[in-house]
Amino acid sequence: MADEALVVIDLQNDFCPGGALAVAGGDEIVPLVNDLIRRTDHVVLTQDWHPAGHSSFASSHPGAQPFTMIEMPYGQQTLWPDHCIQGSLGSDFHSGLAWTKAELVIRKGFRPDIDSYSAFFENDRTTQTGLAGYLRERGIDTLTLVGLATDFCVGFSALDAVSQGFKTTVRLDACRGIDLNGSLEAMLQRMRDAGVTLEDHLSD
Ligand code: VGL
Ligand code: ZN
Repeated sequence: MADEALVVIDLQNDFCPGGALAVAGGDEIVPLVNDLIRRTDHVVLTQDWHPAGHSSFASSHPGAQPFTMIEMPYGQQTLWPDHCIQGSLGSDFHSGLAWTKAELVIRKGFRPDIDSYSAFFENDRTTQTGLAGYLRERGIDTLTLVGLATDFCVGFSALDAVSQGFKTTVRLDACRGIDLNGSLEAMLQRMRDAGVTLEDHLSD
């Protein structure tokens, strides 16, 4: 249908086993995501795309460790290992991903001073990526989200998608999470509360 799109979040080498910010089982979802790509008319990808020295990297803050929090001008920010540096192998899509059909690739996290989990808004919650406008202009009002990681980029994208008026489903069987201090269960609850449809087709 012309009004639906599949949004594949950050299915990149650095989020897969062997990558700089590996999500357990991140590569396992590739066959299912490819299946969904084949069955969906309109496909959008996101690509985490950081300049070297990005402010979300622990290495940019002397003495700071990855997976701790710091206060940024826009609020609390988790610090990560260096990952998805623009043009690096780690920033490439997983080599098994059938990405060629994608009509749009939204890159995010390219501003040195702001991280961006969501495909719609950066972590300052005000800077827009342009995705909502693109989808509206295309007449797309229904989204299915898949990819990495459930509790960060997929979750924040889904929350923003709902707040931007899109009918939003997350296919949990085509996502994997990082789960930092209970972040996975917390995000699942936030998504349910916000009206995101959570589907798990594992038993199909
Ligand atoms: C992500 C942490 C940092 C994600 C991206 O794709 O979920 N997580 N950058
Ligand atoms: Zn990132």
